[in-house]
Amino acid sequence: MSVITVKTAPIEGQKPGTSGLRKKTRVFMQPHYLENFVAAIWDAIGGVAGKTLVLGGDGRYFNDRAAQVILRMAAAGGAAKVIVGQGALLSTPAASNLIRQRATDGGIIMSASHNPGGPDEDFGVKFNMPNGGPAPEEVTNRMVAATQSISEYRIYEAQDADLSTLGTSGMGDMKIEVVDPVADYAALMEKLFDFDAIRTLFQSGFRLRFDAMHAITGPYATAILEDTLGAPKGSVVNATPSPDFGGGHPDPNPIWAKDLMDVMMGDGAPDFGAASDGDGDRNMIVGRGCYVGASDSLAVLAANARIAPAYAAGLKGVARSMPTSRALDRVAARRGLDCYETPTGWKFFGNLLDDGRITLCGEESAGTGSDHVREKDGLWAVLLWLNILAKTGKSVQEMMNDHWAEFGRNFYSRHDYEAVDAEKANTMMDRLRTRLGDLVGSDVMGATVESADEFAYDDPVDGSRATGQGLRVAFAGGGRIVYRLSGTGTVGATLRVYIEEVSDDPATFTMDTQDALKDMIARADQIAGIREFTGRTAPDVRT
Ligand code: VG1
Ligand code: CO
Repeated sequence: MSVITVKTAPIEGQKPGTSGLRKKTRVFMQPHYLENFVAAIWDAIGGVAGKTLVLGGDGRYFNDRAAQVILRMAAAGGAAKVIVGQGALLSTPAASNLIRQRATDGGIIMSASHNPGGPDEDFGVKFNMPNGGPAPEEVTNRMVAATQSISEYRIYEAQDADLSTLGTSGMGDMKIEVVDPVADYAALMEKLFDFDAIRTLFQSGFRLRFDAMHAITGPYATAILEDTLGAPKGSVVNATPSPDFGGGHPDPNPIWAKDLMDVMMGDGAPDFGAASDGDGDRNMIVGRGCYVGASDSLAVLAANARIAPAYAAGLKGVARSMPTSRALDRVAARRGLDCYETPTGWKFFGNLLDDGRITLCGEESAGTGSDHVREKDGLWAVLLWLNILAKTGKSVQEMMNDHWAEFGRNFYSRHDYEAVDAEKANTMMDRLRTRLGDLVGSDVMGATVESADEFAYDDPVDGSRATGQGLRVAFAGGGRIVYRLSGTGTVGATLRVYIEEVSDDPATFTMDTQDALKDMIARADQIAGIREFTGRTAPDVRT
């Protein structure tokens, strides 16, 4: 067996978006497509020779084949070792943890996260750095450059590695260590939280429904929630990962996790419901009769994190992505915490976490996390919620009511217009961009625009600048509308409109979110001409 050098040529469009390179699976399966991109990763990290990497994915269609290609290319590049999750599986937070715990040189995660999977759906590849976090733009830019000049790649000629058996084997001079994907992650969770308190909660009859959505968190949630913490068998549903996620979108929101919503809103609902996404980094929290928006969940966790052992000494600071509601800012202001506003995508939290400026952070897209890893972490958020409920004895609804009573309420919703004609979406954004200056000071349906700009971010740690990160319009009184085009979609453009309104009047706190936002929603259309440009009368998804 030997190393083969394969002639190739650049392939258009190999540009990582918000979180890695995502394309239709059939695109990834084309000759040289995956190989070119993996070669570009090796190039961007200064070669893979002598390095130790982590490898795993969310189990979607092509995950197993892609893993074999990546291993053969790592062996050909002279990698010292690849640590692989058994069956080529690892959730994104578990991969981040392994990269850090084993002090490796980084890792490759095969996932398109919340995008559906299957031969006609999506696949993705992402590189994480030695800190466990997604590669920053400086590194992904080098990958893009490498994809544009590639002329050959090297691959080891070998049979498939056995990834089903735990233990160490070899491929040429490279070692392959197959590890249990759950064990190290579960051990980390046990260190962070008061497992005894959560166990006692379940013993008292507290009922949970965790919907793994046929995705990677199934084995993690079953091991931790049922086997270790004593939640009754069957509390974790849809727990076996499937290559096409049972034909659904593994996206934990009220639309795609409708089964869970129906159970939680129905008679005899359990006390606590949760769901996670394809790769296990997102979470949705829902109490009995009470859906918790992700921005609110982040604020509640920030306000109560000290209840959990890992955060008992208090938080160093907090951060949220720009479109995320400012409920978190209210908590930070009251508790005297620094609060950072970053562009969309977890990679922007990495420096703040590494530099010890923040402990907790999150995004409106159902992503919350802390400095325990360098990715958002779905099951972590669920466990922190359970730890807080166990120690306070409150229900989810009571937590929310008490939170709003103390901090006020930021009504918040994201409206997604999916698979919109890309040219029309860009025209809409371009037109709005040129009009931002004129908007300032104007009246839009009875509300005064206080500021309007395109968000850019200067990283306070390394001084790097990220521009073009979303158009935002803020109103006197605290309301806000943000417009962005998605960087994870694979068909046309997805327009995301983020709508926020604040209230300090307790009489409004239990209002329905869409009702409370009615005027802001109308303003969002009036300002940007959403209907006119997209030809849609309503969004595809509201979260
Ligand atoms: C979306 C979310 C963003 C998240 C990203 C990756 O990006 O809005 O908050 O970080 O997905 O999450 P975009 O560019 O489509 O808005 V995941 O769980 O899909 O890795
Ligand atoms: Co995800």
